[in-house]
Amino acid sequence: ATLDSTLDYDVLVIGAGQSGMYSLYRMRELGLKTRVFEAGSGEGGTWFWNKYPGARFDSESYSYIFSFSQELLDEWDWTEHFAGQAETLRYCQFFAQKFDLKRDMQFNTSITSAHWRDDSKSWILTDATGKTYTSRFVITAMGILNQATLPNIPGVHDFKGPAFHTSRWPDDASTLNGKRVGIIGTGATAIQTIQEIKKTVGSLTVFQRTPNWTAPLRNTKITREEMDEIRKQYPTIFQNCLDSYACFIHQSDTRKTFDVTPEEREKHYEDIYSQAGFSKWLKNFADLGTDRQANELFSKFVANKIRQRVNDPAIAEKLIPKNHGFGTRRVPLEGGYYEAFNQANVKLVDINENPIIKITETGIKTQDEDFEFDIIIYATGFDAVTGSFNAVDFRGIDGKKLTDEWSDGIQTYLGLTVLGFPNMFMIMGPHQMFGNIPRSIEYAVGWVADFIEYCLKQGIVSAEPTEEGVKSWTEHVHSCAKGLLSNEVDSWMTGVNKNVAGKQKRTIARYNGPAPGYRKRCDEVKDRGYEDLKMTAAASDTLK
Ligand code: NA7
Repeated sequence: ATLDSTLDYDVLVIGAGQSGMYSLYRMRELGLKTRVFEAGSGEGGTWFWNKYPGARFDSESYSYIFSFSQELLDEWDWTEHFAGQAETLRYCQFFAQKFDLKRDMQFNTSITSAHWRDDSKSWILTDATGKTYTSRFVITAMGILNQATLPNIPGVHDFKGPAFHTSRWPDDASTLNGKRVGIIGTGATAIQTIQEIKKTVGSLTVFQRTPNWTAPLRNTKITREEMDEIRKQYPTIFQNCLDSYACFIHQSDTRKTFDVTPEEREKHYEDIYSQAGFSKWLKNFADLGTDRQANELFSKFVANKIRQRVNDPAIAEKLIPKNHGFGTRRVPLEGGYYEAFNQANVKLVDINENPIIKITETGIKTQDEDFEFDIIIYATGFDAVTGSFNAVDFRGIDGKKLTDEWSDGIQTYLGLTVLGFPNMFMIMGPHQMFGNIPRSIEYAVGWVADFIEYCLKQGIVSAEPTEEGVKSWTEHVHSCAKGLLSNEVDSWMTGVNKNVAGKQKRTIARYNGPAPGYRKRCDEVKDRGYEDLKMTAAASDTLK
C-alpha cells in the first residue's frame, strides 16, 4: 500500500548506484513503497559503467564503503588496498543481494522527465518508453560523473573502427593486443587506462591538452591477517574520516609550509610522497591548497619526481603541468604512467603545439600529422554534477524548469533541496560535499530519511525550502569557496567542461567547506524542527 492510494509509489529513486541503493534501504526501513530506476542493466552506478582497463580506487577501499551495517563490514573482505573496478562492483552487488534490494529496482530504464503536480502534491516521472510512474517523494541519486562527454572535435563520429568513451568500454574491445590505439584526454581515467593498456597495445598515441599532477598510488594486496586488523580498526577509520576536512582517511598536517625548516619540509614531502593513496595531497602542509608559494614548492618537488622517471627531458617537460598547481584539480594516482612514455611504441602529442584538426574515417588528423588508428578511446570526462540534472526534464511548481532555476548559478538548500521543487531530495547533487563520496552519501541519505520520517509523523504532504533558506545557504557555499586555489582552475570540480555549451565559465558546483561543518549545519536544521523548510500538512480529505 502507498501513503496515498492514488499514487503508484511513495518514493521514486533515480539511479541504482551507491546513493540509490542506500536510499532504497532507508526508505524501506520507513515502510515506504519505493522503486529505483536505473538506465544501466545492473546496479553499482560509477562502478557499473566504468569498466575500462585499469579502473580502480584511488582511496583506500575500506574507507570508501558503507559503514552503517556491521554485518556488511563483517562479511566483506577486500583483497587490495585500492581495489579494482571488478572487485568494487562485486561489493556493490553483494550489498544489493544482502539486503534484497533488486526486487525494487527497475533496470534499463532511463527517466526522461520528472514533473511536480501541485494539486495532488506528487511527482510524475516518465521513462524513455513513455511509461509513467507517480509518487509522493523523489530522490535523485544520479551521480556526479555519469553524463559522458565526447570531445567537440569535427568528425567525432566519422571514425570507422571502434571508438568509444571510457565509461562505455565495450566487452569485446578488452583486448587491444597489437592494435594501433589513439587516446584523447589525460585525466584520472586516461591515466589509469594508459598505464594498463600500454602493456598490450601495438602502439599508443596520447593526445594531451592539459597535463595533470599525478603521483604513485602504491597499491598492495591485503593479506587475511591484515584484513582482520582493518576490520578491528573500522570504527577508528570511519571516525577519522568523519573528523577530517573532506572525510578522507588521511589527515592534513596542521603545520604550514613555511613554519618548518627547509630540511623538515623536504623530509615531510618525501614521507608523504612515499606513502600510498592521496597522502601526498591530503597529508600535505595545511596551506597546500590556499598559499600560492607553498603550492609552488610542492609542485616543484613533484615535477622533479616526474623528471626522474621520464627518459626524454622534452617529454618530461610536456608532462609537467605549467598552469595549475599540485592538488588544485583532483589528483589522479598512477603506477607506471610516466614510464609508458619511455616505451618506443608510446607517443605523446601535445595538442597545444599540434592541434587536432578533425577525426577522420581512419584516425586523427592534426596540424602536423595524419595518424592512423585501429581504435580511438575518448577519455574526455563528463558533464559533471548538473549534467545529470540537465539530462532530465525536471519541472517544479508551475512547471518551472530546473535548468531555469539554475540559469544564473546553482542555488540549493543544504545541497539537498531546491526552491520550488517540493519533495525532491538530491543525493550527491550540487553544493554537496564531494570528498569521500560514500561518507557524503551516508550522511545525506540519513538526513533525507530523517526528514521524510518527520513529514510522515507530522502529516506533512509537501515540503520545499524557503527563499531565505536557499539564499543564505547558497551564500554560505560561495563564502566557503573563497581563497581556495582549486577554484581558480578550470576542472569538472569548478563546473567547467569545454565540450558542453553553457559550461565554459567556473561556478561553485560543490561544497568547499569542511565536512564536519557541513554536517553540523544540517544537524542544526533538524534540531530546530526544519525551520527553513516550508511544509504543507494534508487537508484531512486528501490524506488517504
Ligand atoms: P576529466 O578529469 O574531466 O578528464 C578529461 C580529460 O579529457 C582531460 O584531460 C581533458 O583535457 C580531456 N579533454 C576533454 N575534452 C577534450 C577535447 N575536446 N580535446 C582534448 N582533450 C579533451 O575526466 P576523467 O574521466 O579523467 O576523470 C573524472 C573523474 O573520475 C576524476 O576526477 C575522478 O574523480 C574519477 P582538459 O583538462 O580539459 O584540458
